[in-house]
Amino acid sequence: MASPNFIDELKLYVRAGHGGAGAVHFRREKFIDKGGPDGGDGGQGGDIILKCNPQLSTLLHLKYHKHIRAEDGGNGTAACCRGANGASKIIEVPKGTIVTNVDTQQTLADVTADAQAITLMAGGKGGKGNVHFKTPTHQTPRYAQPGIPGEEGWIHLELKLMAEVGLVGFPNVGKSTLLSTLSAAKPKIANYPFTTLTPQLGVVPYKKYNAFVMADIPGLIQGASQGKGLGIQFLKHIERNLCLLFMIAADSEDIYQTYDVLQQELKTYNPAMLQKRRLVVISKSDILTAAEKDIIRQRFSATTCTPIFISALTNEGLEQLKDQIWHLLHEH
Ligand SMILES: Nc1nc2c(ncn2[C@@H]2O[C@H](COP(=O)(O)OP(=O)(O)OP(=O)(O)O)[C@@H](O)[C@H]2O)c(=O)[nH]1
Ligand SMILES: [Mg+2]
Repeated sequence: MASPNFIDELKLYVRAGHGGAGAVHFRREKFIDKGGPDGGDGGQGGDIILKCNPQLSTLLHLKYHKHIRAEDGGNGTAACCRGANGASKIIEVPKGTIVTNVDTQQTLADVTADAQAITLMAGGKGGKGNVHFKTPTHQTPRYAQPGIPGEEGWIHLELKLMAEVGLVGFPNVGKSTLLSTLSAAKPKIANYPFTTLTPQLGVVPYKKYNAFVMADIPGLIQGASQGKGLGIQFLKHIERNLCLLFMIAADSEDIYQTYDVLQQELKTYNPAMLQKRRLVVISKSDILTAAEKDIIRQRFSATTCTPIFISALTNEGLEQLKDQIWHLLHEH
């Protein structure tokens, strides 16, 4: 069903590097009698670091790398030489990725900022070499510390896309058309339901220097929250949107009932979805007469929402829509 190129959930086994062992060694040189201990320390194991890459929008690149290991620290050597530190491993993830520890269910990271880097698993410390253990009464210590093992475990990565505005609506109402009109995104548009199979993001420029991110998800149908259609798989991608745009096509059988169904589906999925700021948009308004628009306005007058009539064909209402979205995003 959904595109295999969009992965928004997977499990990885990650292992930070072990610390290197400290060395047991004694200085041996010609003409130097009983040179004393000179075993060096082990190096530090590499960390597993999670880093945000804002260019990414899926976890696909990690699908075939189930086990990720950072380098172990090198062992200490003679002449008090310290082992090399192990190289850390950086896992790049898209903005909006949430990482949990599979065993403890503890959230390890929530990547919400562009330049965020988090140490998921710390590398082990290197052990001390025998040079540290000589004392006035014990001048030939024949032991050194082993390195400490690095942290390891299964982690669960889940992507919940971060957009300011989410588009919700039945299939074929013109969600992708709107995204492609307002932003540089090029989603597939066609006159049949479920054209969009994976969430799409677009940056909508506003006035001269402003912009906001809009997310287009596959269309919802009645029963989506129970798993019908593609609905539930993608509802999580609008969970973190600041505001929702309920899009209803002007050619829908009953516009108000459609609005009700959309609200019900979101509520069943997660009641908090209805707490979000929202706009109601009637798409394909080019097919409506002024009288028909008045009737629709009247039906919505019982709610707190005044519908905005838009058309991607005639550009009707698009500027007003952007103004309202901007206002909604910045009203608090
Ligand atoms: N007349 C008219 N047709 C439109 C308008 N916007 C979109 N359409 C048409 O509606 C059809 C569906 O458009 P899409 O943008 O693919 O709809 P969608 O909501 O993304 O559909 P799914 O991805 O299947 O959920 C296309 O044939 C568009 O040309 C509009 O403003 N006016
Ligand atoms: Mg679409």
